[in-house]
Amino acid sequence: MSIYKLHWISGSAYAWRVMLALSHKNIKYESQIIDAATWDREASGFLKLNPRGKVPVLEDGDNGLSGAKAPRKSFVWFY
Ligand SMILES: N[C@@H](CCC(=O)N[C@@H](CS)C(=O)NCC(=O)O)C(=O)O
Repeated sequence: MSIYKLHWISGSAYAWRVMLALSHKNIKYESQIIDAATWDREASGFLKLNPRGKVPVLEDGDNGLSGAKAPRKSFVWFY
C-alpha cells in the first residue's frame, strides 16, 4: 500500500508534472481525482490540506505538499 495520495483535477498540467516525477521514481500512489465542476473545497476538507485551494496536492499521511515543484524537489532528496 502506498503512503502517498495525489489530489488532482483532469487536464491539470501541474498535476501531470508530479505524476511524471512519481512515475520516473517508480513511486506508487493513490489517485484522488477531483471533479473540478462540482468541487466544494470547504465541504471536502480540502482547504485543510492546501489553504490555497489548488491542486496538485500530494498527501503523505501527515503532510500535504502542494504545488508542482515541492513534491518533485522532495523526491530528488528522498529517492
Ligand atoms: N503554481 C501552482 C498552480 C496550481 C494551479 O493553478 N492549479 C489549478 C489546476 S491546473 C487549480 O487548482 N485550479 C483550481 C482553482 O484555481 O480553482 C502549482 O505550481 O501547482
